[in-house]
Amino acid sequence: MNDLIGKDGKIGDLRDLIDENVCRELAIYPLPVGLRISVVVPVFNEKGTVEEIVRRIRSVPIPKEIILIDDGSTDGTRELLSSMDCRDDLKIVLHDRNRGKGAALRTGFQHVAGDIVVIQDADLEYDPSQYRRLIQPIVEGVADVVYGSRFVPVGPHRVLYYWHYVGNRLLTTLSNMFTDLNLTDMETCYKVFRREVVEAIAPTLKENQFGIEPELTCKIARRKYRVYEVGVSYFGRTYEEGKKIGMADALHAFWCIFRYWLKD
Ligand SMILES: Nc1nc2c(ncn2[C@@H]2O[C@H](COP(=O)(O)OP(=O)(O)O)[C@@H](O)[C@H]2O)c(=O)[nH]1
Ligand SMILES: [Mg+2]
Repeated sequence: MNDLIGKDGKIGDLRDLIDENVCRELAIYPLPVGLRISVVVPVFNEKGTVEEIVRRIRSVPIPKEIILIDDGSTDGTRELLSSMDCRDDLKIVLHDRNRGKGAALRTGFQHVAGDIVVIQDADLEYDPSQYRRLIQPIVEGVADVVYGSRFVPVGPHRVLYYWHYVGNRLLTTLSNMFTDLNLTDMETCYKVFRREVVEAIAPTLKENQFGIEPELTCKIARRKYRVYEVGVSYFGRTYEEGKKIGMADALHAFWCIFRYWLKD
């Protein structure tokens, strides 16, 4: 099915065979001519996955630029990056020391030039094959922002940490109470924006660590952007496999929900 995607003639053939609405349901739709996405990839100590994530992003058949921010890695990621094939599609920005995911995203946002901005973590928990569905509400003109939710059932989900799940739901519920958005997954890595949204919000961002997730959410809600969710599959990893987010990050996220509700 994949090689049908992006070739209008073939999509036309497919639309003749099955209904156009069914095609849209399957995220089979023609991309606007000239559309380009910017994929922002924060990276900290991901030497086991960074090459593979770049390969997977590149293999998505949507025109794109990749902006990879190395956030002061010390595990050999940096050496890997310097040996990477940097074609025109890949820009690598280096932080001289570790500053956190929020800081890495804020650096990345300064470099985006595409029409749609996609955040992509550098581990392999979220699969770039989902971009086409993630950008669809923006391409169709109904959304300014799309969150990829791990809790809207679609595709495979690794069964892992129960208390992590409870923490996620609590954070999302509390965030929703303040923002009045009915999100199901505020903490998802997959946040997708029209570039204009990033340009409006990025100069106001303050969080350096994982507090960036509630901060972004609060600022989107306050500005009344049109937010959509689409279900995504999730290939979670264990702490032994390199997961890093922990209890302190969750507590800080609680604080950020209050803080950015009180003051932009
Ligand atoms: N934990 C952590 N991740 C960072 C940092 N800077 C950038 N990142 C990247 O941010 C993304 C999310 O981090 P990760 O540990 O996967 O978070 P988790 O999967 O939610 O536990 C990954 O791509 C990291 O490489 C940092 O200082 N700490
Ligand atoms: Mg992760």
